[in-house]
Amino acid sequence: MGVTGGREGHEGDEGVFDAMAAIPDGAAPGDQQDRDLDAIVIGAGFAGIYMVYRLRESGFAVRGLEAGGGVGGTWYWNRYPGARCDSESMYYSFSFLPDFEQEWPLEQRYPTQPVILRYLQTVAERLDLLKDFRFGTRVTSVTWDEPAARWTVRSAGGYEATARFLITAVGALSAANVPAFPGAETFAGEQYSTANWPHAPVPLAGQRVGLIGTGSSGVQVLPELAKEAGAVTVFQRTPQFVTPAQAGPLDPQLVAMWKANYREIRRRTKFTPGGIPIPGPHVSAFELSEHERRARCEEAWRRGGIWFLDGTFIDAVTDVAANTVVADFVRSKIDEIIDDPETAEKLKPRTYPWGTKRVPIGSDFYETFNRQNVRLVDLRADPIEAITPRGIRTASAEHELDVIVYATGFDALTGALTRLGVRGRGGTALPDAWPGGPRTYLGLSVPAFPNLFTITGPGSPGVVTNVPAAIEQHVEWIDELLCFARARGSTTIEAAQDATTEWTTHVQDVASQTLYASADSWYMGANIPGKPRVFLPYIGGLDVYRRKCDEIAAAGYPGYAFDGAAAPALQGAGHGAG
Ligand code: N01
Repeated sequence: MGVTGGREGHEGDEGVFDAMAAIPDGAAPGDQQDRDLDAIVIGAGFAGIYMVYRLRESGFAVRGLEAGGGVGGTWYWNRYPGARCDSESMYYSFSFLPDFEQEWPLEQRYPTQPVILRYLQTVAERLDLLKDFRFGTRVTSVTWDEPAARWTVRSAGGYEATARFLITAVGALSAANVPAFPGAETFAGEQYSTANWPHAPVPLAGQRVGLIGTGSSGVQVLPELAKEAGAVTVFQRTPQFVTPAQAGPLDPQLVAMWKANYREIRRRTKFTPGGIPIPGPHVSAFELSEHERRARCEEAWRRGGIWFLDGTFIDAVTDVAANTVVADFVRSKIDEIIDDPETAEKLKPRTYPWGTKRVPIGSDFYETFNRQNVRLVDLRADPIEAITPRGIRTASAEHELDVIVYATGFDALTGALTRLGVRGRGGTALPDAWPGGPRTYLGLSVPAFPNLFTITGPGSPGVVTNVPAAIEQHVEWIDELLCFARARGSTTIEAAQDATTEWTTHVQDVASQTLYASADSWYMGANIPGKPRVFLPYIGGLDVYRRKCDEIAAAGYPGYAFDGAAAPALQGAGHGAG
């Protein structure tokens, strides 16, 4: 059987059961055609919701298009048991709704998927945005019409619209990657992807479940699967440095204090590298004695989550020796937690520096391997050969299963964009414009694709920050740029080649000052066979990025051409890389 889920199949997603086909495209509100739009926004997650709202409030005729049956984006699709956000509740929300942030209850340290989905639904209703979206509409083609200087957008179900501007709000981690294991279609049981989890509860009681993948999704789903299933076999390709979330209810006094100071905290958030205003480490591993280093790691581990990721040493991801201190500490924790030394050994990462693959934040992940009903298969020693009708066959054995869960990640940052079927000037397809990896100006614009803006696109800091914070910056900046173009009567806005080269080079230069490039990670595109190996997000910091974008706006948008003419070089900003 194919992989069952709640998502419409993408082109090229053969075998993915298309439960969304049950929502006939065109049955969604709105006509089959929209001809007079100023802007189309694709996606209804945090980014799409805010972008549609901003443009509508700025007086643009805007339509949001969304493949799903409602708002939520990532949180609409990733409804697997245990799904929750790694950012803490008080940060993981919009900052532009001061009244609503006072009302919205903050109960758990980390918001769960149902809570975030309800939050986004409530925001969309409050802002009266549902009427501005067309749901059940999967965009399959986006074409630049040169004579009209407009985008034409078509959906799988025959909807067609044109607009002056097109803004993608499709998420950086939304194009699911389900590897094509030979024989997968012969499996007699059920197959699910965490990125595409069914809306109805999945019956797991007493079932023999195989879990492939131990990234953030696998780390979150495993403890929940193990509680319910008869047995779980975890198929691990690369061990991870999992950080404890230290999840739990929020102290009401902390929440009250937080809400009293929310405005000031939001203001500070805008000028932090990661979109979360916690103090950085400010100390090198080498300024401390061995005892002090250990104590520092212990304290950061006790606090958990981001406090461990950002709380050890200032050189933890730039210096190999400092990195090894943190890596050794996590390996020692694995030894402490895991009862069986052989399992502990298999779970210890040894092939890449700590932090250079996105660090999963988990609750009872390592502890779950002490359960009698959980087994670990090390795919490096014992690779998957095929999926059979009865289960998964590795080099050493056939593992009999009733259910297979794929937690195998995403075609990050570029996948959701290239799957839209975007063609720019001269009919150039977006993947053809990026043969050596994505090239963008500020992560927002691509030469030869005028009037197209990509929220949290490649070259943006989005995925290495508290994502809503980056989204708000992008949305506000794009809205201001469109207002600027309207005020000067411009029809097209297009990124210049030289500014794009400069920004793209800068993105790689900043990454090369760290250890990130040494890991096979989705940051590097290494999880997708054939994908060019470049660092995809911008890790110079959201604060630095914001300042750069502000400078560019203040200088009249150098790096862009308006109606084919370069923006006048006002004093101030350079072309992007700073
Ligand atoms: O995906 P991943 P994810 N055979 O790519 C394995 C965000 N997120 O969905 O490491 C066998 O991290 C792969 O192995 P390897 C977050 O940014 C956030 O878990 O490539 N195994 C790996 O173990 C996160 O980083 C939240 O060797 C295969 C796993 O599948 C990002 O999304 C929650 C394989 C994929 O891990 C992606 O996380 C969830 C194959 N052919 C996700 N192919 C929160 O905020 C892949 N794997 C909480």
